Amino acid sequence: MPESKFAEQLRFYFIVDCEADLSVERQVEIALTAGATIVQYRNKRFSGRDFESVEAIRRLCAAQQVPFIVNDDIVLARAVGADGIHLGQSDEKHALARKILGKYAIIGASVSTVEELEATNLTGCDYIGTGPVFETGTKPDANPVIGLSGLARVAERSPVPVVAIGGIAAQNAQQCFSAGACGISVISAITRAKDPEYAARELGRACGLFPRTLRTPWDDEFELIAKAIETGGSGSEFPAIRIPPGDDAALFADFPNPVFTTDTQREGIHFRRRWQTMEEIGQRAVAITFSDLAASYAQPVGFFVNLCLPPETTEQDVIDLYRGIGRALASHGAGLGGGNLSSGPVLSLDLFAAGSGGRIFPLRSAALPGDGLYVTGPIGLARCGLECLATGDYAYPALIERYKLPRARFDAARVLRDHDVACVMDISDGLFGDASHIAEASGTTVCFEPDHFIIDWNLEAYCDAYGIDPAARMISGGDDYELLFACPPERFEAMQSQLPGAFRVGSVTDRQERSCTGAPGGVASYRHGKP
Ligand code: TZP
Ligand code: MG
Repeated sequence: MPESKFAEQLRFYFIVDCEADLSVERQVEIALTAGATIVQYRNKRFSGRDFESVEAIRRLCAAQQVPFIVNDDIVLARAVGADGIHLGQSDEKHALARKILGKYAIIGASVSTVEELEATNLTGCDYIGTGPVFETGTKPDANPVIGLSGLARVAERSPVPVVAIGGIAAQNAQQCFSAGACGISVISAITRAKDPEYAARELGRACGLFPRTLRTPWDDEFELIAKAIETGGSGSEFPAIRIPPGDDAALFADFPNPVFTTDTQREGIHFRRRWQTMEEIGQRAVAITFSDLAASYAQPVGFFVNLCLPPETTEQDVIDLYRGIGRALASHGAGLGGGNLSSGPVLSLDLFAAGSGGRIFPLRSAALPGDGLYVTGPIGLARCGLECLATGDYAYPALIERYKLPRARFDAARVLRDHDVACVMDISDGLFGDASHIAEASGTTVCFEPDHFIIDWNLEAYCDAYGIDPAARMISGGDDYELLFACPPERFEAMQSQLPGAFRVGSVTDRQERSCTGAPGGVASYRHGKP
């Protein structure tokens, strides 16, 4: 990039403030809206928990084609895919940063005075940050104030563009440019302002920049909705949906015992895009929403989805997502009834499904003392699959598949319904959590019987390798979407041949002190998306 073009990118250099009340994502949105030309993530107390917000900021910047710089931490810069790094005086890591981040990375260094400038090897350095030009409360260990004259001296001698920093706001920005700075760097003038949007706008204006409208992931919402619906299946081929999406609402044909359910899937909590394709996310969203219909003995009829899309989402992403939704709906003979799109900070899906219920509606409260507690198939696998994705261990594809693409057990539900099983639910929160729901609702206690558990061999292999007790994992792992049901043992025996893979996990007794007993020590409820 020609130097002058690069210097333009330094004009309005916003640095996040992790100590401010405003979230760093919001700070970046405000700065970008005001025209910020470059953004730096600076967090002296960074921990792994912050990684997702760093990723979110990188995405916000990428959508506006604004370079994203990480302060100090080369490994973090590399991990998040930052466009560059800013290193302090004492760091002397420029060569290492170049090696790790590659030849196109932007590398900046802090240089306060002419003496420092002369003592610093700026080979491979693209710009310097110079200051504090004015008093600042933001960096307690800052060097003495250098003033506009100090800035001018450094700017005059620097072989690379200079960004002024320290105590800069809209009122003194122009003075910094006049002193030779290519850009101004600000923290508190925005993050601690009474009205951050206003302060950022004024700074943008002082830099001679225009505010920008943050780009949405699509150019034309209606066109995208039309394309998405076309990909997802218009619903018109499904007799239950008489007027499919396209009008203000969908008109459904009369269908018996309408059952409705809803679910939410949020990136970072329920799924992660780096682990799953958009198509898989769409397919999974349908499966887990329909799983609640299966657990209610309802046959799926219609599906609705409201999407919230972060700025970097492409039209192709949306279409791929709908392709996954369409594929899953078609496999269940259900259609898309409608939905909506909006932009937002993270990808999330609000899901709604309509189904036609059977002659009985199973309840969590219908477990009786003396019943056995059963599951329709292997459990604990999805949580192991989630761990595999998190750690990058791809030696257990069946476990990963289970997490990514669970199936709603309509086949098993039909058998249970035909045998009048009155207490059913799907296992999304894990056996421990979901059995507790049954015990609480039915005023009983569930006693786990790990000796009866059938351990899936994929699970066994994984647990062997990682030194995990498979029974504990089966009790605590969620997201398997098998059905959990209670019924008299004779009834289970009568239908067992039609339920290959089903097995007993416990018994239901009169209410005791605790809702669940018999779990191995240390077993806890499942937390979605947390391996
Ligand atoms: N380096 C020199 S001064 C400073 C840094 C990081 C703080 C700038 O913050 P503010 O709030 O814009 O004065
Ligand atoms: Mg459920």
